[in-house]
Amino acid sequence: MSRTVAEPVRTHCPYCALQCGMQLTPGPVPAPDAPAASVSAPAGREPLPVVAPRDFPTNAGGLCQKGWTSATVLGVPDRITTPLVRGADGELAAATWDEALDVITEGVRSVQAEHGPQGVAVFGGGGLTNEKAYTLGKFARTVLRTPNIDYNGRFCMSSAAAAGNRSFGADRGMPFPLTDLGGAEVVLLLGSNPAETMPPFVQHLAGAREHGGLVVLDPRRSATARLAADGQGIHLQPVPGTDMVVLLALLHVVVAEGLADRTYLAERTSGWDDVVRSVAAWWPERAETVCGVPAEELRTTARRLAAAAPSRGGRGAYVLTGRGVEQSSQGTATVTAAINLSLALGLVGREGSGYGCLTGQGNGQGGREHGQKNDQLPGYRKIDDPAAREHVAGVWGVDPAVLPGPGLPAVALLNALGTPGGPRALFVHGSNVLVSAPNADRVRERLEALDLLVVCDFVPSETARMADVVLPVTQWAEEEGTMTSLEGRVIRRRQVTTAPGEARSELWLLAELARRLGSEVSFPTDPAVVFDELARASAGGVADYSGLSHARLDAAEDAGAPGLFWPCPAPSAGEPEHPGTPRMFLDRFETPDGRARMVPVDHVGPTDDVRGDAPTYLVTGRVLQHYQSGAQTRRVPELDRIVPEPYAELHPQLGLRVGVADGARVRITSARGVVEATARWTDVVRPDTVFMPFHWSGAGSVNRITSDAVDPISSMPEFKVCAVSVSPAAHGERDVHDSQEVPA
Ligand SMILES: Nc1nc2c(c(=O)[nH]1)N[C@H]1C(S)=C(S)[C@@H](COP(=O)(O)OP(=O)(O)OC[C@H]3O[C@@H](n4cnc5c(=O)[nH]c(N)nc54)[C@H](O)[C@@H]3O)O[C@H]1N2
Ligand SMILES: Nc1nc2c(c(=O)[nH]1)N[C@H]1C(S)=C(S)[C@@H](COP(=O)(O)OP(=O)(O)OC[C@H]3O[C@@H](n4cnc5c(=O)[nH]c(N)nc54)[C@H](O)[C@@H]3O)O[C@H]1N2
Ligand code: SF4
Ligand SMILES: [Mo]
Repeated sequence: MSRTVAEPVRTHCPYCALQCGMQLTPGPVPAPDAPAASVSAPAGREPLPVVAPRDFPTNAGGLCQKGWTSATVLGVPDRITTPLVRGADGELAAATWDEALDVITEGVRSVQAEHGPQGVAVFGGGGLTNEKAYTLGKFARTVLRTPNIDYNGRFCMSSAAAAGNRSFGADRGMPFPLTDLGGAEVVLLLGSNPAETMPPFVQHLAGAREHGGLVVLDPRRSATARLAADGQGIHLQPVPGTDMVVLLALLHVVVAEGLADRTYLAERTSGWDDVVRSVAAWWPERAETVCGVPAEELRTTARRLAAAAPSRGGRGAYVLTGRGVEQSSQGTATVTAAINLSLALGLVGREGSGYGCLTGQGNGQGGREHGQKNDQLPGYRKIDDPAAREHVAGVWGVDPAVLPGPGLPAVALLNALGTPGGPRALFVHGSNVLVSAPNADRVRERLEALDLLVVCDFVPSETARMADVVLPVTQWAEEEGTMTSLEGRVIRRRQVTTAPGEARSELWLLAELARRLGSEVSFPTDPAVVFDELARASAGGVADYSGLSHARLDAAEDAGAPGLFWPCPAPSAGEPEHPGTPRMFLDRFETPDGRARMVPVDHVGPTDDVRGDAPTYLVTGRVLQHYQSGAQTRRVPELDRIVPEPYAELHPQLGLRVGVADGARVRITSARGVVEATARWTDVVRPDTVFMPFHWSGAGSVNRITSDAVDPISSMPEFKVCAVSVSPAAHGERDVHDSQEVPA
């Protein structure tokens, strides 16, 4: 697409699931009708699009620092602008697309010949547009015919998704528009720190804060927990990994004090009696001995929450979960406990109240609906359901029998790479696993054992640097597509500028690989056409997009409706268009009997719990300025300057006890390995806990020591809590490996 005048273009931020509305004014003006790939301007020298916030319901004109500086990543000096192939000398060198695709085609054929179709694996990402995520799943199943495709959403959303599917029969992170939160009297934030991870979200907490009803459950006094101070709410500061106990105790109080919504429970749920029995033993004083939250705080919280419930005449209450409670080996059970509490108070499927999970990645929601999950087909269908296989195979024009069954989930997939019987080739689209996967030194070993590693990216991420072939792809402002925000709102990503050098769209390169690998399945490359096919494939599924198209989304936006919510089925003949579904579950849940299922759960504790030789909890998370593995934000000088290196937060009492001064180098050791970082003394962490963000590679890359134990239901890894010992680094010297790959 080319424009001759620099008109502002409406699009959305490339980073998180809030998908803040922004307006970009194009920088370079390409020659009329020049195809993207033929515009070869050196990266880093073109004028970049100008970013301005725009009114959109989730951000209402605000952006965080990452959003403001997002255009910088379009022109970073080390942007990948040609395919790269590893030569006989072991170095990556520029190649033509033909050469790179030939190397891949030969490599895939040889692995398949020796190890069968499951020998080739695919790892996708929750940042991919719906069109790319759909095409990647279709490519894996119909061209590679491998069961082994999974994605980084396994690290991010899978426990909340599993719990939502089990209890409600559907998984839409927030089954209501975000703006609904504004009217609530109480918002319970469980292991979520939106003041840093989604700053414009905080404005929607104003109502709750005004009523003194912001409740934050976090072992750290995070930026969000601090908002709950000064009479605006309550900060519950549990022992890491004991959220389940807090939730069981809250429900215990609800039961014991007769605060449950019995009418709602009778009409809309099943399983209440079992759940009542399961919380009987968790009276607040007992809970306090495990979770460390004072019994009176537990009682006050339960009473505040119940008083805000509509059945008790309150103005409404929301229970929201984030990664702090989900990234645990009991994550699905903990979210289930949060759902049980919400159901007990009659909050779910009612306007003005609800339960939701705060999806993280830009397309974390859409990315989990269109078939890049190991057990899934588009429309949130199950890959082992014969009717789903029949329907999707029909759209793809293949025999259902050729579609593989479920493959390995992310952690198991990464751990199997290059092992006997495991995959020998891997395609990575939209993840930097070497930094972001748990137990990352093991991941490095597994990647090294592969015969072929293909990484598609626009920057040389740590994972891309290990690849045999790197394919340069377009990024956000250089492509058209759709994303689905944390509210389930399908929105348009729009092209504003052209990609540098030889960077191409993933839709194009997957189609080209399909052709070279001899596939007869059609792979459209126009995102609008891909969307239409995705919509047909989703028809009748839980996540039904069949009433949507790029044209309809554009027209709706022009008419003042920024995005439409799924499910949005295509109308039957003669019927009007479906308006989309901002609020789900108002009449019934998506379960066979229409009732929400309450499932009793109990506390188990972290897999790698503290003990004599590892007496301290390590918890991990994020800082405002950096995004995920840091591949993008470490390349933005304005952000990197503010938080340039890995650090560990230590309570001064812990620092004194182990002999690590503020600003000194600290060594943190787990059963997996050792990291070193700069110590920051602060009383926002508990004396029994250290906190590290995970945005860096090198000696301070915390995932080198995190646990890859997984939740038995969701297969989500236990990123948040493991046991460590803390000591001074051997020599006060900085480790050379700590230097970052930020361009000079
Ligand atoms: N700046 C920034 N914003 C982001 C991202 C980013 O990388 N950087 N990533 C995006 C993505 S993909 C995601 S998933 C979201 C994540 O958004 P959040 O869930 O808000 O982020 P985290 O910092 O991972 O975790 C939240 C909190 O969990 C707490 N926590 C740790 N252990 C425990 C525990 O045992 N119990 C409880 N209750 N809390 C615990 C941490 O102290 C932390 O404050 O953010 C999105 N937005
Ligand atoms: N210790 C610890 N570890 C964690 C977490 C934690 O809280 N603690 N959180 C986990 C969570 S919630 C998440 S979501 C993961 C995320 O971690 P990652 O999966 O590593 O996510 P990103 O860093 O966003 O990596 C995305 C990569 O893809 C590239 N990319 C972006 N868009 C596209 C695209 O459209 N196509 C292609 N081909 N490439 C693209 C980027 O340049 C970048 O290199 O980290 C997990 N790891
Ligand atoms: S909150 Fe998320 S979507 Fe909004 S500007 Fe920041 S990173 Fe972008
Ligand atoms: Mo995430």
